[in-house]
Amino acid sequence: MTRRLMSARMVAAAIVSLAAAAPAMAQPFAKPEDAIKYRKAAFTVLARHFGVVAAMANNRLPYDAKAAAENADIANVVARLPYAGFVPGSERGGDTKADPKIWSEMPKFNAAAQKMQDEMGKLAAAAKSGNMDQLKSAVGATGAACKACHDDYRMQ
Ligand code: ASC
Repeated sequence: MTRRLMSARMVAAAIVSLAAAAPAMAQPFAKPEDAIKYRKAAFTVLARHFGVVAAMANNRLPYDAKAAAENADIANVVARLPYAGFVPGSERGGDTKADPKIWSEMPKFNAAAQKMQDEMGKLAAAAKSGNMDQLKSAVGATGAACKACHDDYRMQ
């Protein structure tokens, strides 16, 4: 094998490992509608998995510690996803209730997003503990973080 070929391989390997390490949102969206669809889909999945945990904490579903922990783990990961869809220019261009003020006060919006993600992390830990009181309290705090952002940034 020549020196040249070896180094081409090393470059290829480096590119592959860089791509694997890149954040999930590295690819831009082709059009605003795609970004809007993406963030709504992520919120739909998030609501589903958080909803299962909340329903158990509120006795609307039978408590199953393993299912609660699994759903809370999924919610905790999915909570990181929607915000990649709030790209500049996606204030409109699709079916969205996102308030345009999100884009004029992005630091405040990001702080609200971070708060929800932090609470979702604590929810996953609480669900793992198997302690119902901890779970109830974490569901309350997480739901409050969801609601705070809806009150400020989701239009009716
Ligand atoms: C949910 C869900 C939300 C939040 C919010 C809390 O289960 O889908 O968006 O809780 O309603 O107020």
